[in-house]
Amino acid sequence: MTEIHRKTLDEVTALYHRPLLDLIHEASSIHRANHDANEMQMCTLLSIKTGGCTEDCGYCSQSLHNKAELDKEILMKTDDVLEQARKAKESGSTRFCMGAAWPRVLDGKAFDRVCDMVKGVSDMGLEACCTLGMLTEAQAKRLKDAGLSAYNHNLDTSREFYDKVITTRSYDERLETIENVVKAGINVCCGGILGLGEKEEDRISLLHTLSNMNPQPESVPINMLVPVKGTPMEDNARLDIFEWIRCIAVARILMPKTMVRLSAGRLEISKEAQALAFLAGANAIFTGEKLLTTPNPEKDADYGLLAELGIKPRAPFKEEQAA
Ligand code: SAM
Ligand code: DTB
Ligand code: SF4
Repeated sequence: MTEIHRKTLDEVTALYHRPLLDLIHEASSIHRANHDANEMQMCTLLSIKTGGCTEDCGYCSQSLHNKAELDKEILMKTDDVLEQARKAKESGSTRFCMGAAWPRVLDGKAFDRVCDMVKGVSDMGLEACCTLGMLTEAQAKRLKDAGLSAYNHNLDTSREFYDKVITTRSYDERLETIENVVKAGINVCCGGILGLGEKEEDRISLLHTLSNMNPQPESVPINMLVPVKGTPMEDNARLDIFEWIRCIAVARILMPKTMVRLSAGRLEISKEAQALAFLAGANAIFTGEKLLTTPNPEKDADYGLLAELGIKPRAPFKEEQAA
């Protein structure tokens, strides 16, 4: 196992600028020392409440501030969610992530129902994950008691670039929710989006912030922007694929034990580039034809790719069982 050395911003900057093949080589060695390199965590996402969100996140199809075409949906029924979770389990997923287009969690019937969903999913033997917006410590504790394994709450980009992307909430509010999740003893899933129009120094700053969290996130989702029509980012230039690989390699080097999760944007990424990302340390993907509101590769394509590479799906709760 690799010891974690926290790095300064200057050190992360120097690391980021190393030759790409050196980075991939080092990331790959660190990955192999800490994980089974021929194993992939398969996860399924479900949007349990879609659209109508009051936050103004510039990339998001679900924001009321944007004009994306979207079928809004009220909070799903618990049984329907559990039916989807069963299907996800049958198709090989071991983590089930429920997303709601809420700016924050409010106590009441809707939250009670989400707690029931979490209990049902975790009783099925799946790792239950939620992403519901901002959260108090008491709400995090209720989710923990219901059996929640992880809470997804992204920083999205650097502190410096943040207000070019979102103005209705602050970086510090995001960090506060993450703190509440940690206090409740829930694993943190926290990452960002590449291709928002940020500069290289913003990607470096985000990786620096994530790797200096205490504890380091259990999971870091790396989203590639899915440009959604009707959002201010619909015409964003596509990020160079080697920049994406570079970020994955740096994430793996800085956070040896973390699950590095390839999230949005895989549909537009070649299988060769994904294989390079796996070599550089990515070890979790979302499967199923839909993310929350945007398309994802078909299940057969993903399982086909893993089979070609000789990669096996990872068992649920592997860390707990090893401890
Ligand atoms: N409302 C909650 C929140 O913002 O925390 C949870 C749902 S939100 C859709 C989950 C994450 O998906 C966002 O934090 C963002 O990183 C990612 N995301 C949303 N739209 C995206 C897009 N078009 N492309 C890439 N990532 C996106
Ligand atoms: C994360 O970082 N990526 C996932 C998950 N956490 C919830 C969501 C990606 C959403 C992509 C856009 C959409 O489908 O609406
Ligand atoms: Fe709302 Fe989350 Fe979309 Fe932001 S990313 S608009 S908070 S659903």
